[in-house]
Amino acid sequence: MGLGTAAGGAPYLATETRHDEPIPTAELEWTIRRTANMSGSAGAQRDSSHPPDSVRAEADDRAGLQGTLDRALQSLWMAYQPIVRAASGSLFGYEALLRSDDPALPGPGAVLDAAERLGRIYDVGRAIRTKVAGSLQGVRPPALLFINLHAIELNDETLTSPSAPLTALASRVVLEITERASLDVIDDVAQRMSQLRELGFRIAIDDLGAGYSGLTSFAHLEPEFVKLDLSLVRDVHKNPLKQKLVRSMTTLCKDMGITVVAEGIEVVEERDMVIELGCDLLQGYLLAKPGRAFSRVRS
Ligand code: G
Ligand code: MN
Repeated sequence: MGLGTAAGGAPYLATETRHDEPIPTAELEWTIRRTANMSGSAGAQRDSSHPPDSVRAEADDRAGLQGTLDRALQSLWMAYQPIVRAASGSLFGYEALLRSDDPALPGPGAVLDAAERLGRIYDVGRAIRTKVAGSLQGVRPPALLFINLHAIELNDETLTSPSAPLTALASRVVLEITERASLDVIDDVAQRMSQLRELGFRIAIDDLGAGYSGLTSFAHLEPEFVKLDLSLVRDVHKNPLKQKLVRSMTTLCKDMGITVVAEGIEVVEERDMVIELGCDLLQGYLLAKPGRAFSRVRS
């Protein structure tokens, strides 16, 4: 992988507690009860000067998790999985995938869950972008790098900041926004999209077919790429309904000038079927597993 970037040294890796952190439920409930008790009966005030054990336990837990997440952020690394052209099998780009070997937060799901609980998704995204920027020299142009973005990160100002590590490299980067999350959390989607595009970033809708937003994300994001979720790809050669869905997506996307990526291809039959159904780009264990290095693609 060759990622020598010291995560702790990067200016975007602020690890201090954020001001907009959600307050843990038990703490909040206790504070409300305590405030209410101030004007309540003497009996109700009896135990209000100290938080109960459950509140202290949750606060300790949270402090511990902060430290654990800080440690995981220092040691996280990125795996890279090739994306290839359906027509020729040649390399089109790589998807960067978060990896964590920290025993307390093993795997990307654990890191993201902890970050969500602590209101620190921005810290994780910034760490990822710093890592990816440091490794982009290993990707020979015109190959592109696809990076997953949590929808909430569209609100992060550093995503478009001129001094952010990825900004100068934006034309080599595709930002994947998952269809699983709602875009309602974004203050002004259209304005953020145009800022990103001005810098040269391209946009992909990720996991299409797995979420709830349907096709509204097409209108909001106007993506250059659509990535079909692996649930649509799995056994597609055996399932006429999946074939119809994939065919209608590729027809629609062709009409709109959008490139379609089929994700999670594991067997030859799935690969051959998605090619027949009009997918432009292919990704999955059959082609290449994610790895530390920018691996070559089997022909
Ligand atoms: O949500 P997103 O599409 O970014 O998730 C990609 C995930 O899918 C990664 O964790 C990656 O390791 C995994 N992945 C990549 N190729 C395959 C595959 O062929 N099969 C399965 N089951 N998972 C895959
Ligand atoms: Mn993805």
